[in-house]
Amino acid sequence: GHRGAILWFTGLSGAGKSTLAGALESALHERGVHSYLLDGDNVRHGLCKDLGFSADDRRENIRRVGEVAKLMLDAGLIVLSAFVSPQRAERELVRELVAEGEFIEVHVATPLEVCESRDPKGLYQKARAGEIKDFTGISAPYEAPVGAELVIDTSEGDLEAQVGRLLDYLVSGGYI
Ligand code: GGZ
Repeated sequence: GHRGAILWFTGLSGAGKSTLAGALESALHERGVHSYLLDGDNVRHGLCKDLGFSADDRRENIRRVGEVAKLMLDAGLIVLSAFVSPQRAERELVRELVAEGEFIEVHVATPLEVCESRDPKGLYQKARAGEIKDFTGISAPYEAPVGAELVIDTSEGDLEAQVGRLLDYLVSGGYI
């Protein structure tokens, strides 16, 4: 069997959402499962290029991504979505767009200290210096999920094991 799903990765900047989603995408491809990865790199330069990082703009970003993810789900894809998506309510709105079991929330729960020490783009340093305002975890809130289907801390264990957990979830739930 094979049924569509939206895997919704949420977490701080630098938590490892895109890395995890990208590795899962490769693993799914190897298994012949059709998937699509939505993230800031392919959405914020196009569909959402008019949006910034105010609470309202983030809400609209997530609303649009949710609607696109739903369309891709209707096409039978496993949709991987990797956005900070810091507001619980906006994530719940996406969950409610689709049927029970079709929205799988993955909390990439890497601690802030680890994300900040990685600082791959130097954004935390800029946020601490006040050069970027409303930065999630520093000067803007992150509301952690309460009922996430999966919680993954990328500072523990290796990527292969983490991808293994995601694949196991998809296999045991009959998604792939
Ligand atoms: C958080 C920001 C900000 C602010 C720029 N706050 O590590 P990154 O760089 O690649 O991931 C972050 C990304 C967040 O975009 P999202 O579309 O995922 O955000 S949301 O879901 O909240 O709409 C970071 C970069 O953009 N970035 N400014 N102020 N992250």
